[in-house]
Amino acid sequence: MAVERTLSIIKPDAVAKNVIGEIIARFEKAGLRVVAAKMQQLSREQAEGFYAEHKERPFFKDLVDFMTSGPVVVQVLEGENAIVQNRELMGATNPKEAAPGTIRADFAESIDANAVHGSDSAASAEREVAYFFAAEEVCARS
Ligand code: IDP
Repeated sequence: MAVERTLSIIKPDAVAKNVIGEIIARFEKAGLRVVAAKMQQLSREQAEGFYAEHKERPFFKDLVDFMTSGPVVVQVLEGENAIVQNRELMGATNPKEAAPGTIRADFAESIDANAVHGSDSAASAEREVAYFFAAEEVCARS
């Protein structure tokens, strides 16, 4: 399997709950490595650009409101099969449907406030990593 990179965001609800460390521990225990990380307050423009593919969806304004409601932790995770592995660790978008033991099942409240984001494909991962990090900010570990 190929070593991949994927973008992870610990969303404002999880930051507010003070579970940043517990979430990162799950990535590390699964063999993923943090190769870039920063905490930041997203502007509306940044959140809208990041979620541009959802612009026409009815929940877009709520999503942007939520993602700008407090600081987030943005990370690049690296590892074997990192994109799918991260999605499996996260669980389903709606925490009520997320498998037991997943991050969203354990830490998320609702489909809006669902604790984490993870890139859903290689193309998304490439775009999303570049959206938040310059090449020299990503520290190769493999
Ligand atoms: P994902 O985060 O699991 O990849 P996406 O379908 O890409 O899910 O949606 C992006 C984000 O938009 C979700 O994480 C969630 O916060 C929000 N979202 C998705 N669908 C809904 C919905 O039906 N109502 C409210 N928010 C939604």
